[in-house]
Amino acid sequence: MSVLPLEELRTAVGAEHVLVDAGLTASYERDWTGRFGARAGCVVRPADTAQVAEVVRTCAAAGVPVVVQGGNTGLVGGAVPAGGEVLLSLTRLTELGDVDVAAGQVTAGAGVTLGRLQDHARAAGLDFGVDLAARDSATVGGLVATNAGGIRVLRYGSMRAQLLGAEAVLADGSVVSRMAGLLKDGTGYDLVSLLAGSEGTLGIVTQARLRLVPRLTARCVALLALPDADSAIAVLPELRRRLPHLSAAELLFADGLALVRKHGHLPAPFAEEHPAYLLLECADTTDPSDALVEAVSEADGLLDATVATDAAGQRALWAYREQHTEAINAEGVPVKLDVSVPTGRLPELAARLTPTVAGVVPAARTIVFGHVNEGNLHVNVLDAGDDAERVTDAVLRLVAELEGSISSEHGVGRAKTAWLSLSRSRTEIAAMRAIKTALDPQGVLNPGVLLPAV
Ligand code: 2HG
Ligand code: ZN
Repeated sequence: MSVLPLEELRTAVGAEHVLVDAGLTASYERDWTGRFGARAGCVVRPADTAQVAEVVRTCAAAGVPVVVQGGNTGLVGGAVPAGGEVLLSLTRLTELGDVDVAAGQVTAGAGVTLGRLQDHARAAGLDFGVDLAARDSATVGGLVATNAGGIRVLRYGSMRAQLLGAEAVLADGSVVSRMAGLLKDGTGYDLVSLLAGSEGTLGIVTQARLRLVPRLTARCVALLALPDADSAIAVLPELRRRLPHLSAAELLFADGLALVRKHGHLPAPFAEEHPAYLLLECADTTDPSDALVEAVSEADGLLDATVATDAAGQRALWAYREQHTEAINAEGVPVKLDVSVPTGRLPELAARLTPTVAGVVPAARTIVFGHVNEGNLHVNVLDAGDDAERVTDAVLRLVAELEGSISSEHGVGRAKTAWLSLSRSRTEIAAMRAIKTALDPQGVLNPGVLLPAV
């Protein structure tokens, strides 16, 4: 690898924002799961778009690759070094513009956390359409780069659907800026949309112009107990039809709930344990409780149900779902897979996942949960030992057989590049590579992420 241009980087961002000592760089170098990471050449913390551009120009001139990082909540090794790169952290880009209430839009810097963005929108009587458990650490730049989904996709779509504009630094240090928030714009290729889900490989998003949604303060949450995944999947279409204000539908199982209860010291939701659970949330301007209670009471095949109409009760029910990731990690470093299939294939996926993993590592524990409306299951495999690759291969081949995606909402990162061809045709991968080469011919931005290195 080429020599690090440390002096130029210090000039670009200020010496105190170029970190070299292992004690200072360590928290940036390992991902949240503990599975991915390596030493960076250094960590650079620019303050604004101009400084990001200067850092990228400097690295491009020196032939040193750049890895881009937001809140470091990624789960696929896409934002941590492979070894020796300049790690560009965007956490200082925290500018948050006034909410444009008339347009229902706001401009947010890449380093703004999702939680802060939500609070800011709510203070103006609006809300942000994406929500997920890592809200207090995940940042706007990373959410755009991975086209994050989360728990409200059913109602508002993924991050790409909220993105009305972006400013981004390209691999040669030039800046593209489309921040007017136009709702209609038919002037050619949609570069902003292309940046969503590009995982930092085409450009570094420094600001985003985001769509806001109405703030819905009347909420009701229900936890339904069911005999199996099939019945949980089967009740959803009727609930969706009857509940136009449905904003979340999350699936969990007894083993995941047991782990969450153990690590969070939480009480049981029901007197008895049940095999499967569906967590539903309705949100509206007027109280949706009656409609939700009625729909739930008439749903087929329920073993039990509980409804929370107050905020504390709702938080308690959500904790059973949202604490899965932390509870699993407390047991060990899992093999994390994030897959989706067409809705009609979801029962088959749910039925075959655990036997598929057991066929590779009989002693492994397979914890499944996810966003049922989108056919998106999170598969966390504990105790896979040295067989992480074989487990990944078996599960992702099953998903491909069911015409699914090997990465639904976490991105491809470094973890899944070897399996990209299971979800993308040769022609598509060639087109993606052509775009990458056109925008980043030197391979400066996040090499080895998303597209396999050649
Ligand atoms: C969630 O839905 C996140 O909570 C994390 O996407 C999933 O930990 C996981 O596997
Ligand atoms: Zn998720």
